[in-house]
Amino acid sequence: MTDLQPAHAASVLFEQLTGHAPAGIWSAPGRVNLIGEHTDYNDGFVLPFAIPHRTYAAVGMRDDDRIRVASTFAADAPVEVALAELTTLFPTRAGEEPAVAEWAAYPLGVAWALQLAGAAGAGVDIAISSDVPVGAGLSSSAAIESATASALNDLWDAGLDRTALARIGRRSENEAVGAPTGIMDQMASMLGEPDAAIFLDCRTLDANLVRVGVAEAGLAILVMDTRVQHSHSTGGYRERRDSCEHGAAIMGVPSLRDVSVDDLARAEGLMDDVTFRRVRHVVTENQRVLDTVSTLRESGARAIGDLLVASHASMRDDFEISVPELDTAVDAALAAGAIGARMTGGGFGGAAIALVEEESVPAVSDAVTAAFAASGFASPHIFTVTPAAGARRDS
Ligand code: GAF
Repeated sequence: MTDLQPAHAASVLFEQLTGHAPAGIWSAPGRVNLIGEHTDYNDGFVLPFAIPHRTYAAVGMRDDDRIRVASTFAADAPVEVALAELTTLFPTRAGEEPAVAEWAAYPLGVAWALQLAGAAGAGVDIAISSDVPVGAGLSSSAAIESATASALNDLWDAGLDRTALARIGRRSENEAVGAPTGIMDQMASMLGEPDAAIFLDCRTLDANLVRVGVAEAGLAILVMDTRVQHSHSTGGYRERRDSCEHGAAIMGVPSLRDVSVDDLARAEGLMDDVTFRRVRHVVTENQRVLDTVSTLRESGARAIGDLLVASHASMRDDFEISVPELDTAVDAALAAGAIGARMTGGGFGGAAIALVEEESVPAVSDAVTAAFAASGFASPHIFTVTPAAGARRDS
Protein backbone atom coordinates (compact mmCIF):
# COMPACT_ATOMS: atom_id res chain seq x y z
CA MET A 1 0.00 0.00 0.00
CA THR A 2 1.03 3.62 -0.36
CA ASP A 3 0.13 6.99 1.13
CA LEU A 4 0.08 8.67 -2.29
CA GLN A 5 -3.23 9.68 -3.88
CA PRO A 6 -4.21 6.69 -6.03
CA ALA A 7 -3.88 8.44 -9.42
CA HIS A 8 -0.38 9.56 -8.53
CA ALA A 9 0.45 6.20 -6.93
CA ALA A 10 -0.56 4.36 -10.13
CA SER A 11 1.64 6.66 -12.18
CA VAL A 12 4.62 6.28 -9.83
CA LEU A 13 4.23 2.49 -9.83
CA PHE A 14 4.08 2.49 -13.63
CA GLU A 15 7.32 4.48 -13.85
CA GLN A 16 9.04 2.17 -11.36
CA LEU A 17 7.94 -0.80 -13.44
CA THR A 18 8.83 0.49 -16.89
CA GLY A 19 11.26 3.41 -16.45
CA HIS A 20 9.00 5.75 -18.43
CA ALA A 21 5.71 7.63 -18.11
CA PRO A 22 2.37 5.95 -18.93
CA ALA A 23 0.48 6.77 -22.13
CA GLY A 24 -2.45 7.76 -19.95
CA ILE A 25 -4.38 7.23 -16.75
CA TRP A 26 -7.90 5.83 -16.71
CA SER A 27 -10.14 5.48 -13.67
CA ALA A 28 -13.45 3.97 -12.63
CA PRO A 29 -15.46 4.18 -9.39
CA GLY A 30 -16.84 1.74 -6.87
CA ARG A 31 -20.58 1.85 -6.24
CA VAL A 32 -23.22 1.93 -3.56
CA ASN A 33 -26.49 0.23 -4.40
CA LEU A 34 -29.34 2.41 -3.19
CA ILE A 35 -31.81 -0.47 -3.55
CA GLY A 36 -32.34 -3.66 -5.60
CA GLU A 37 -30.21 -6.48 -4.18
CA HIS A 38 -29.74 -9.89 -5.83
CA THR A 39 -32.19 -8.79 -8.50
CA ASP A 40 -29.62 -8.26 -11.28
CA TYR A 41 -28.98 -11.95 -12.07
CA ASN A 42 -32.76 -12.49 -11.94
CA ASP A 43 -33.22 -10.12 -14.92
CA GLY A 44 -34.72 -7.55 -12.53
CA PHE A 45 -34.24 -3.91 -11.54
CA VAL A 46 -31.46 -2.17 -9.60
CA LEU A 47 -30.73 1.42 -8.55
CA PRO A 48 -26.99 1.84 -7.81
CA PHE A 49 -24.82 4.95 -7.98
CA ALA A 50 -21.09 5.42 -8.49
CA ILE A 51 -19.14 6.73 -5.49
CA PRO A 52 -16.19 9.15 -5.34
CA HIS A 53 -13.76 6.33 -4.45
CA ARG A 54 -11.96 5.21 -7.62
CA THR A 55 -9.46 2.76 -9.04
CA TYR A 56 -6.79 4.25 -11.32
CA ALA A 57 -4.94 2.38 -14.06
CA ALA A 58 -1.75 3.91 -15.49
CA VAL A 59 -1.26 2.18 -18.82
CA GLY A 60 1.27 2.21 -21.66
CA MET A 61 1.99 0.18 -24.78
CA ARG A 62 4.93 -2.24 -24.98
CA ASP A 63 6.93 -3.12 -28.06
CA ASP A 64 6.16 -6.84 -27.69
CA ASP A 65 3.05 -9.02 -27.27
CA ARG A 66 3.09 -9.40 -23.51
CA ILE A 67 0.83 -7.97 -20.81
CA ARG A 68 2.11 -7.03 -17.36
CA VAL A 69 -0.08 -5.94 -14.45
CA ALA A 70 1.07 -4.47 -11.15
CA SER A 71 -0.86 -3.12 -8.19
CA THR A 72 0.06 -0.99 -5.20
CA PHE A 73 -1.66 -3.74 -3.15
CA ALA A 74 1.08 -6.19 -4.25
CA ALA A 75 3.76 -3.80 -5.55
CA ASP A 76 6.56 -6.35 -5.46
CA ALA A 77 4.62 -9.04 -7.34
CA PRO A 78 3.74 -7.90 -10.87
CA VAL A 79 2.26 -10.61 -13.09
CA GLU A 80 3.41 -10.87 -16.73
CA VAL A 81 2.19 -13.23 -19.45
CA ALA A 82 2.14 -13.38 -23.24
CA LEU A 83 -1.18 -12.10 -24.62
CA ALA A 84 -1.50 -15.41 -26.49
CA GLU A 85 -1.24 -17.23 -23.16
CA LEU A 86 -4.43 -15.66 -21.74
CA THR A 87 -6.61 -18.30 -23.38
CA THR A 88 -4.64 -20.98 -21.55
CA LEU A 89 -5.20 -19.27 -18.17
CA PHE A 90 -8.94 -18.62 -18.49
CA PRO A 91 -11.75 -19.49 -18.05
CA THR A 92 -11.32 -20.51 -14.42
CA ARG A 93 -13.34 -23.61 -13.60
CA ALA A 94 -16.24 -23.17 -11.12
CA GLY A 95 -15.04 -23.62 -7.56
CA GLU A 96 -11.34 -23.42 -8.52
CA GLU A 97 -8.85 -20.62 -7.83
CA PRO A 98 -7.75 -18.51 -10.83
CA ALA A 99 -4.41 -19.54 -12.39
CA VAL A 100 -2.93 -16.16 -11.34
CA ALA A 101 -3.22 -14.16 -8.09
CA GLU A 102 -6.86 -13.09 -7.72
CA TRP A 103 -6.14 -9.34 -7.95
CA ALA A 104 -4.35 -9.95 -11.28
CA ALA A 105 -7.19 -12.10 -12.65
CA TYR A 106 -9.45 -9.01 -12.83
CA PRO A 107 -7.35 -6.94 -15.29
CA LEU A 108 -5.94 -9.98 -17.14
CA GLY A 109 -9.49 -11.35 -17.41
CA VAL A 110 -10.57 -8.06 -18.99
CA ALA A 111 -7.80 -8.34 -21.60
CA TRP A 112 -8.85 -11.96 -22.25
CA ALA A 113 -12.54 -11.01 -22.57
CA LEU A 114 -11.62 -8.23 -24.99
CA GLN A 115 -9.65 -10.73 -27.08
CA LEU A 116 -12.70 -13.01 -27.18
CA ALA A 117 -14.78 -10.04 -28.33
CA GLY A 118 -12.36 -9.60 -31.21
CA ALA A 119 -10.71 -6.50 -29.75
CA ALA A 120 -7.04 -7.05 -29.18
CA GLY A 121 -3.86 -5.10 -29.70
CA ALA A 122 -0.18 -5.08 -28.86
CA GLY A 123 1.36 -5.65 -25.43
CA VAL A 124 0.64 -3.32 -22.50
CA ASP A 125 1.87 -2.50 -19.02
CA ILE A 126 -0.81 -1.69 -16.43
CA ALA A 127 -0.19 -0.25 -12.95
CA ILE A 128 -3.19 -0.06 -10.63
CA SER A 129 -3.95 1.84 -7.45
CA SER A 130 -7.27 2.37 -5.70
CA ASP A 131 -8.98 4.00 -2.77
CA VAL A 132 -12.13 1.86 -3.09
CA PRO A 133 -12.26 -0.16 0.15
CA VAL A 134 -11.63 -3.85 -0.68
CA GLY A 135 -14.06 -6.50 0.57
CA ALA A 136 -16.52 -3.84 1.73
CA GLY A 137 -19.26 -4.60 -0.79
CA LEU A 138 -18.48 -1.37 -2.65
CA SER A 139 -17.40 -3.05 -5.91
CA SER A 140 -13.66 -2.60 -5.82
CA SER A 141 -13.58 -5.42 -8.36
CA ALA A 142 -15.88 -3.67 -10.86
CA ALA A 143 -13.73 -0.55 -10.46
CA ILE A 144 -10.59 -2.46 -11.52
CA GLU A 145 -12.43 -4.11 -14.41
CA SER A 146 -13.96 -0.86 -15.67
CA ALA A 147 -10.72 1.15 -15.42
CA THR A 148 -8.80 -1.58 -17.27
CA ALA A 149 -11.53 -2.09 -19.89
CA SER A 150 -11.69 1.67 -20.56
CA ALA A 151 -7.91 1.91 -20.97
CA LEU A 152 -7.60 -1.10 -23.29
CA ASN A 153 -10.66 0.00 -25.29
CA ASP A 154 -8.86 3.27 -26.04
CA LEU A 155 -5.33 1.93 -26.53
CA TRP A 156 -6.44 -1.04 -28.63
CA ASP A 157 -8.86 1.17 -30.55
CA ALA A 158 -11.67 -1.30 -29.88
CA GLY A 159 -14.51 1.22 -30.17
CA LEU A 160 -16.78 -0.53 -27.64
CA ASP A 161 -19.49 1.48 -25.90
CA ARG A 162 -19.95 1.64 -22.12
CA THR A 163 -22.50 -1.16 -21.96
CA ALA A 164 -20.24 -3.44 -24.00
CA LEU A 165 -17.34 -2.62 -21.66
CA ALA A 166 -19.53 -3.44 -18.65
CA ARG A 167 -20.21 -6.85 -20.24
CA ILE A 168 -16.45 -7.34 -20.71
CA GLY A 169 -15.90 -6.56 -17.02
CA ARG A 170 -18.62 -8.95 -15.95
CA ARG A 171 -17.16 -11.71 -18.12
CA SER A 172 -13.80 -11.23 -16.42
CA GLU A 173 -15.44 -11.44 -12.99
CA ASN A 174 -17.56 -14.50 -13.86
CA GLU A 175 -15.14 -16.51 -15.97
CA ALA A 176 -11.61 -15.34 -15.06
CA VAL A 177 -12.10 -14.70 -11.33
CA GLY A 178 -14.91 -17.26 -11.00
CA ALA A 179 -17.44 -15.12 -9.09
CA PRO A 180 -20.98 -15.77 -10.45
CA THR A 181 -22.16 -12.15 -10.16
CA GLY A 182 -24.67 -10.13 -12.17
CA ILE A 183 -23.96 -6.99 -14.19
CA MET A 184 -25.08 -4.27 -11.78
CA ASP A 185 -21.64 -3.28 -10.48
CA GLN A 186 -19.96 -2.95 -13.87
CA MET A 187 -22.89 -0.93 -15.26
CA ALA A 188 -22.80 1.41 -12.24
CA SER A 189 -19.04 1.86 -12.58
CA MET A 190 -19.28 2.57 -16.32
CA LEU A 191 -22.43 4.75 -16.33
CA GLY A 192 -22.23 6.75 -13.06
CA GLU A 193 -23.06 10.48 -13.12
CA PRO A 194 -22.83 13.10 -10.34
CA ASP A 195 -26.05 13.35 -8.30
CA ALA A 196 -27.72 10.50 -10.16
CA ALA A 197 -28.53 6.88 -9.51
CA ILE A 198 -28.77 4.47 -12.42
CA PHE A 199 -32.16 2.81 -12.80
CA LEU A 200 -31.15 -0.30 -14.70
CA ASP A 201 -33.36 -2.96 -16.24
CA CYS A 202 -31.00 -5.94 -16.07
CA ARG A 203 -32.95 -7.84 -18.74
CA THR A 204 -32.67 -5.22 -21.47
CA LEU A 205 -29.77 -3.21 -19.97
CA ASP A 206 -31.84 -0.06 -20.53
CA ALA A 207 -30.43 2.50 -18.10
CA ASN A 208 -32.07 5.75 -16.98
CA LEU A 209 -30.53 8.31 -14.65
CA VAL A 210 -32.64 9.20 -11.61
CA ARG A 211 -31.82 12.35 -9.71
CA VAL A 212 -31.12 11.50 -6.07
CA GLY A 213 -31.18 15.08 -4.72
CA VAL A 214 -29.82 14.14 -1.30
CA ALA A 215 -27.82 17.34 -0.66
CA GLU A 216 -30.60 19.66 -1.80
CA ALA A 217 -32.94 17.94 0.66
CA GLY A 218 -30.44 18.61 3.48
CA LEU A 219 -29.62 14.89 3.70
CA ALA A 220 -26.50 12.76 3.50
CA ILE A 221 -25.80 9.10 2.68
CA LEU A 222 -23.58 7.34 5.21
CA VAL A 223 -21.62 4.22 4.37
CA MET A 224 -21.03 2.01 7.41
CA ASP A 225 -18.34 -0.49 6.43
CA THR A 226 -18.53 -3.29 9.00
CA ARG A 227 -15.04 -4.51 8.03
CA VAL A 228 -16.47 -8.02 7.84
CA GLN A 229 -14.83 -9.10 4.58
CA HIS A 230 -16.81 -11.08 2.05
CA SER A 231 -16.21 -12.78 -1.27
CA HIS A 232 -18.73 -13.69 -3.95
CA SER A 233 -16.55 -16.44 -5.41
CA THR A 234 -17.63 -18.88 -2.75
CA GLY A 235 -20.57 -20.18 -0.75
CA GLY A 236 -23.60 -18.09 0.01
CA TYR A 237 -23.80 -15.93 -3.12
CA ARG A 238 -23.74 -18.94 -5.45
CA GLU A 239 -26.29 -20.78 -3.28
CA ARG A 240 -28.68 -17.82 -3.48
CA ARG A 241 -28.36 -17.78 -7.27
CA ASP A 242 -29.12 -21.49 -7.39
CA SER A 243 -32.22 -21.04 -5.18
CA CYS A 244 -33.49 -18.28 -7.46
CA GLU A 245 -33.02 -20.45 -10.56
CA HIS A 246 -34.77 -23.32 -8.78
CA GLY A 247 -37.69 -21.04 -7.82
CA ALA A 248 -38.02 -19.72 -11.38
CA ALA A 249 -38.01 -23.29 -12.76
CA ILE A 250 -40.81 -24.30 -10.37
CA MET A 251 -42.81 -21.26 -11.47
CA GLY A 252 -42.18 -22.20 -15.12
CA VAL A 253 -40.63 -18.83 -16.03
CA PRO A 254 -37.20 -17.91 -17.48
CA SER A 255 -36.30 -15.83 -14.43
CA LEU A 256 -37.82 -14.36 -11.26
CA ARG A 257 -38.31 -11.09 -13.11
CA ASP A 258 -41.34 -12.82 -14.58
CA VAL A 259 -42.96 -13.44 -11.17
CA SER A 260 -45.10 -10.61 -9.77
CA VAL A 261 -46.10 -9.80 -6.20
CA ASP A 262 -49.58 -11.12 -7.08
CA ASP A 263 -48.08 -14.52 -7.98
CA LEU A 264 -46.55 -15.02 -4.53
CA ALA A 265 -49.57 -16.73 -2.98
CA ARG A 266 -49.46 -19.39 -5.71
CA ALA A 267 -45.66 -19.69 -5.39
CA GLU A 268 -45.93 -20.43 -1.67
CA GLY A 269 -47.98 -23.54 -2.37
CA LEU A 270 -45.53 -24.86 -4.97
CA MET A 271 -42.17 -24.82 -3.21
CA ASP A 272 -40.38 -25.45 0.07
CA ASP A 273 -40.22 -22.64 2.62
CA VAL A 274 -36.58 -21.64 2.02
CA THR A 275 -36.98 -21.43 -1.76
CA PHE A 276 -40.22 -19.50 -1.33
CA ARG A 277 -38.57 -16.92 0.93
CA ARG A 278 -35.69 -16.47 -1.56
CA VAL A 279 -38.28 -15.93 -4.31
CA ARG A 280 -40.30 -13.53 -2.16
CA HIS A 281 -37.22 -11.39 -1.51
CA VAL A 282 -36.43 -11.03 -5.22
CA VAL A 283 -40.02 -10.38 -6.26
CA THR A 284 -40.71 -7.80 -3.55
CA GLU A 285 -37.26 -6.19 -4.01
CA ASN A 286 -37.96 -5.64 -7.70
CA GLN A 287 -41.18 -3.87 -6.72
CA ARG A 288 -39.30 -1.79 -4.11
CA VAL A 289 -36.88 -0.59 -6.81
CA LEU A 290 -39.80 0.54 -8.98
CA ASP A 291 -41.42 2.22 -5.96
CA THR A 292 -38.14 3.93 -4.99
CA VAL A 293 -37.72 5.34 -8.51
CA SER A 294 -41.24 6.75 -8.58
CA THR A 295 -40.95 8.08 -5.02
CA LEU A 296 -37.64 9.83 -5.80
CA ARG A 297 -39.16 11.39 -8.89
CA GLU A 298 -42.42 12.47 -7.25
CA SER A 299 -41.47 13.25 -3.64
CA GLY A 300 -37.67 13.30 -3.33
CA ALA A 301 -35.10 11.43 -1.25
CA ARG A 302 -36.69 12.20 2.11
CA ALA A 303 -39.61 9.90 1.21
CA ILE A 304 -37.69 6.66 0.46
CA GLY A 305 -36.74 5.72 4.04
CA ASP A 306 -39.41 3.05 4.56
CA LEU A 307 -38.46 1.32 1.31
CA LEU A 308 -34.83 1.08 2.43
CA VAL A 309 -35.88 -0.35 5.79
CA ALA A 310 -38.21 -2.90 4.14
CA SER A 311 -35.39 -3.94 1.79
CA HIS A 312 -33.08 -4.63 4.72
CA ALA A 313 -35.72 -6.67 6.53
CA SER A 314 -36.28 -8.75 3.40
CA MET A 315 -32.53 -9.46 3.06
CA ARG A 316 -32.22 -10.28 6.74
CA ASP A 317 -35.30 -12.49 7.08
CA ASP A 318 -36.12 -13.89 3.63
CA PHE A 319 -32.87 -13.92 1.67
CA GLU A 320 -30.75 -14.43 4.81
CA ILE A 321 -27.64 -12.60 3.60
CA SER A 322 -27.20 -10.18 6.48
CA VAL A 323 -24.79 -10.67 9.40
CA PRO A 324 -25.05 -9.34 12.99
CA GLU A 325 -22.68 -6.45 12.22
CA LEU A 326 -24.87 -5.26 9.32
CA ASP A 327 -28.05 -5.56 11.40
CA THR A 328 -26.37 -3.65 14.24
CA ALA A 329 -25.32 -0.85 11.87
CA VAL A 330 -28.83 -0.57 10.42
CA ASP A 331 -30.62 -0.76 13.79
CA ALA A 332 -28.28 1.71 15.51
CA ALA A 333 -28.52 4.20 12.64
CA LEU A 334 -32.34 4.04 12.67
CA ALA A 335 -32.46 4.36 16.46
CA ALA A 336 -30.25 7.47 16.19
CA GLY A 337 -32.71 9.08 13.76
CA ALA A 338 -31.71 7.88 10.27
CA ILE A 339 -34.57 8.19 7.76
CA GLY A 340 -33.75 4.78 6.30
CA ALA A 341 -30.94 2.22 6.32
CA ARG A 342 -30.10 -1.08 4.66
CA MET A 343 -27.18 -3.33 3.87
CA THR A 344 -25.80 -2.73 0.37
CA GLY A 345 -24.19 -5.18 -2.06
CA GLY A 346 -24.06 -8.94 -2.02
CA GLY A 347 -24.14 -9.41 1.76
CA PHE A 348 -22.42 -11.82 4.18
CA GLY A 349 -20.36 -8.81 5.34
CA GLY A 350 -19.42 -5.54 3.71
CA ALA A 351 -21.29 -2.29 4.23
CA ALA A 352 -24.68 -0.84 5.11
CA ILE A 353 -25.94 2.61 4.11
CA ALA A 354 -28.06 5.09 6.03
CA LEU A 355 -29.99 8.11 4.77
CA VAL A 356 -29.60 10.80 7.43
CA GLU A 357 -30.16 14.50 8.05
CA GLU A 358 -26.92 16.27 7.17
CA GLU A 359 -26.59 17.76 10.66
CA SER A 360 -27.03 14.39 12.34
CA VAL A 361 -24.13 12.67 10.50
CA PRO A 362 -21.84 12.91 13.57
CA ALA A 363 -24.53 11.71 16.00
CA VAL A 364 -25.56 8.73 13.84
CA SER A 365 -21.90 7.82 13.21
CA ASP A 366 -21.15 7.96 16.94
CA ALA A 367 -24.21 5.87 17.76
CA VAL A 368 -23.23 3.16 15.26
CA THR A 369 -19.63 3.13 16.52
CA ALA A 370 -20.88 2.85 20.12
CA ALA A 371 -23.25 0.00 19.21
CA PHE A 372 -20.38 -1.90 17.59
CA ALA A 373 -18.21 -1.42 20.69
CA ALA A 374 -21.07 -2.58 22.94
CA SER A 375 -21.44 -5.76 20.85
CA GLY A 376 -17.70 -6.44 20.87
CA PHE A 377 -17.38 -5.88 17.09
CA ALA A 378 -14.32 -4.27 15.46
CA SER A 379 -14.82 -0.54 14.96
CA PRO A 380 -16.70 0.23 11.71
CA HIS A 381 -15.35 2.58 9.03
CA ILE A 382 -18.01 5.27 8.51
CA PHE A 383 -18.00 7.96 5.80
CA THR A 384 -20.42 9.88 3.57
CA VAL A 385 -20.74 9.43 -0.19
CA THR A 386 -22.35 11.39 -2.99
CA PRO A 387 -23.17 10.00 -6.45
CA ALA A 388 -20.11 10.48 -8.68
CA ALA A 389 -18.89 10.12 -12.25
CA GLY A 390 -18.35 6.80 -13.99
CA ALA A 391 -15.29 5.48 -15.84
CA ARG A 392 -13.17 8.03 -17.68
CA ARG A 393 -9.74 8.87 -19.03
CA ASP A 394 -8.05 11.24 -16.57
CA SER A 395 -4.91 12.13 -18.48
C1 GAF B 1 -22.66 -8.27 -5.85
C2 GAF B 1 -22.70 -8.70 -7.31
F1 GAF B 1 -21.51 -8.45 -7.91
C3 GAF B 1 -23.81 -7.99 -8.06
O1 GAF B 1 -23.91 -8.50 -9.37
C4 GAF B 1 -25.15 -8.12 -7.33
O2 GAF B 1 -25.70 -9.40 -7.51
C5 GAF B 1 -24.99 -7.78 -5.84
O3 GAF B 1 -23.93 -8.49 -5.24
C6 GAF B 1 -26.25 -8.07 -5.07
O4 GAF B 1 -27.26 -7.20 -5.45
O5 GAF B 1 -22.29 -6.93 -5.75
